[in-house]
Amino acid sequence: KTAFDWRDPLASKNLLTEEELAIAETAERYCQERMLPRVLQAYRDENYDPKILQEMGELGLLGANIDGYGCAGVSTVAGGMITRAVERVDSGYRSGMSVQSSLVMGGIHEFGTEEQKERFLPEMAKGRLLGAFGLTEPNHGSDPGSMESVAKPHPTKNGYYSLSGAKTWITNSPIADVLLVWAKLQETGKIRGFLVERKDCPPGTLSTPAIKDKNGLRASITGMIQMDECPVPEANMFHDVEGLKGPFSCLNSARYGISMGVMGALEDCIDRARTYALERKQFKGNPLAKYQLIQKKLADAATDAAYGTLASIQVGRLKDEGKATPEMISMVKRQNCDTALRNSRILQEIFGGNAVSDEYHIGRHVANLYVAQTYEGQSDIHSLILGRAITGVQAFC
Ligand code: TGC
Ligand code: FAD
Repeated sequence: KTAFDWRDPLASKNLLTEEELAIAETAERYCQERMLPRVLQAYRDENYDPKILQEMGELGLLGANIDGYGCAGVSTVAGGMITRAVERVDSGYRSGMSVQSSLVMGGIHEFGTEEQKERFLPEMAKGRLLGAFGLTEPNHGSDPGSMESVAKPHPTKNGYYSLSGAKTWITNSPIADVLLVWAKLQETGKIRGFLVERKDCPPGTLSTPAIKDKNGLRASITGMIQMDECPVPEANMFHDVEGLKGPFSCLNSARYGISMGVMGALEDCIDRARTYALERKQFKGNPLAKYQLIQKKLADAATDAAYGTLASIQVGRLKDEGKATPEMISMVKRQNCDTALRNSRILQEIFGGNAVSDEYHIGRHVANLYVAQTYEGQSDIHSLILGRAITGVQAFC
């Protein structure tokens, strides 16, 4: 007889291959045994340990969807299982990994020359070379097409561009060795991607100050990228893509990863809220779990987590078959981030005053999930992407 499993209510595991199940298990074991014990202190100290990326690299968890160049070449759904395992511990750890794997390695793999792929991908897969992705600017977040960063032929160095401008809210930027920066070519006004290598930038041309005192995603490191006539060799530009198609293609993979990742964070909230509700007694020695209002909160959250996971698996399968559209990814990114944030905020109520203590973990997830709903396209922006596809009329401006 089949029993109902509240941890996987709609039996999403049945849709996974043996290989995907094995990858999920490896990732979950690493995250629970190695990441979870250090997350509270890291969050308190606002400290990101880059060794985490090396450890993930040793397990083959970085750039895992890429085939070749030292990467595992697993399915999109398997990649989603990795982000789900990591975000079950902390969205900030998933963020560091998403930038490395999807935004930078994914961008190099999709648009880089063979020489760029050979030069960067194997070391990045091991977590020895760290990446950052610079799209957002102080004056242009949801509307990156209006960016002001500019690349022009370098006045004194032949075969080099000179990059000037500022990027902000950039995950990993203070520790990154290679920064994938999007800037407009002065000659054409078109957006191009540049691989800026920190080691090759003369003093004063590149700085990446950290943004401190965040009230979410504190276990991840975030900063700016400030470029002042920074010389970048022409060989480090993406030659085959121009316009927003470049950064947005990278974002398709990362947004997919978030859609599955936030389900991990929500599942952790459900697990912790259920345990707390069974243990905490109020009114005549009854556990909170006995009360109908508490049960409804858990039922709503478990339903949204189960539906969201199934939807992401479907989109992942279509992506591997080449049948996924960006709008499908917008739909699962938006829906799963919104339901994860809404339910985590409601589940937080079950902990009463104790929710305020970080040792219960729920407050950290809530603060993190606000960020997940905001970056890689805030949910309302994804509503407009979907609204445009539904009506044929664009409502951005
Ligand atoms: P629009 O006219 O819609 O498109 C311009 C060109 O881009 C192409 N395109 C896409 N290509 C591939 N995949 C997609 N998802 C694409 N979306 C658009 C499009 O076909 C067109 O190509 P072409 O050849 O015709 O020029 O451009 P728009 O300026 O009207 O865009 C509006 C909008 C709202 C869709 C877009 O700007 C948007 O999505 N804004 C959100 C910004 C965003 O997501 N930023 C993310 C920054 S990176 C980040 O947050 C990392 S956090 C990482 C972490 O820590 O986890
Ligand atoms: P704005 O664009 O100013 O938007 C503010 C609000 O207005 C939002 O609610 C938005 O939905 C709404 N809005 C905007 N335009 C419209 C409209 N036309 N109609 C209706 N509503 C609208 N970026 C990177 O490039 N790389 C990174 O690695 C990265 N990491 C990040 C890490 C963290 C911790 C954070 C917080 C952000 C990160 N970002 C990164 C930036 C992130 O992508 C942006 O914050 C996000 O795209 C929103 O841009 P914004 O903050 O400028 O908000």
